[in-house]
Amino acid sequence: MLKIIGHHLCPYVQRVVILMLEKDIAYQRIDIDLDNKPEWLLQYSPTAKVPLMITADDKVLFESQVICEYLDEISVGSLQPLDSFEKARHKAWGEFGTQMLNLIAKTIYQDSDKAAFEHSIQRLKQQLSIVEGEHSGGNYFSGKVFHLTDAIYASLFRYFSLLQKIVNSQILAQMPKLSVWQQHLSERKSVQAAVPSEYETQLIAFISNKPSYLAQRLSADTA
Ligand SMILES: N[C@@H](CCC(=O)N[C@@H](CS)C(=O)NCC(=O)O)C(=O)O
Repeated sequence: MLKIIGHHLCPYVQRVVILMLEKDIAYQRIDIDLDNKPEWLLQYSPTAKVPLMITADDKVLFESQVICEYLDEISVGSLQPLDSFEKARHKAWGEFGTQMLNLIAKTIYQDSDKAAFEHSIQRLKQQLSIVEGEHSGGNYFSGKVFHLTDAIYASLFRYFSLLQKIVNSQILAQMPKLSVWQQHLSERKSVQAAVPSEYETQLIAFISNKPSYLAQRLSADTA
């Protein structure tokens, strides 16, 4: 069976899992400890990152977007627009979402004081307001149909409930289209099933031992 090597909280793993659930692709998920990586990981992937896909006949792919596009291509139907320009436009906005994941990572791992953290949140809001201008206003990015781009943003939006507790305001305030989108994504079965039921508690535990302002705040709030 197709194997996905992952991590229980990784947003890049989530987009692959969401796609497989949406497309009914059978898979076995093996979550690893990224602080204590198995030695075989580097034999399979030059980046030693998750997700990693290993097929039944031992073919290997790394990079979440590449895995998603491959799985989308070999299975029935498509989670990408059929029109070439629309497909490319979706990929561009998906990449924009991925860059926002890098901002979230910065708050988790790097921003060591309040000012740096707040600056990252400000940049995040600015970038989200650009997406607000591009969004269709429907349930999903381009209307009624769920695409791979929606899976990318679903894994980004998942961080917001935690961040909002720290900044004490709604990340998507004054972004009505994104607020509706976030709500629809959070209700989608594939999106819910891509993470453990204890996701938020586990995310807090994961962040709490990192050297960041966010970690200090979370530790103080849960003490
Ligand atoms: N560009 C990669 C990013 C994957 C990635 O950064 N995964 C993180 C976990 S969320 C990881 O494996 N980190 C381990 C490390 O950097 O050593 C992708 O899209 O697959």
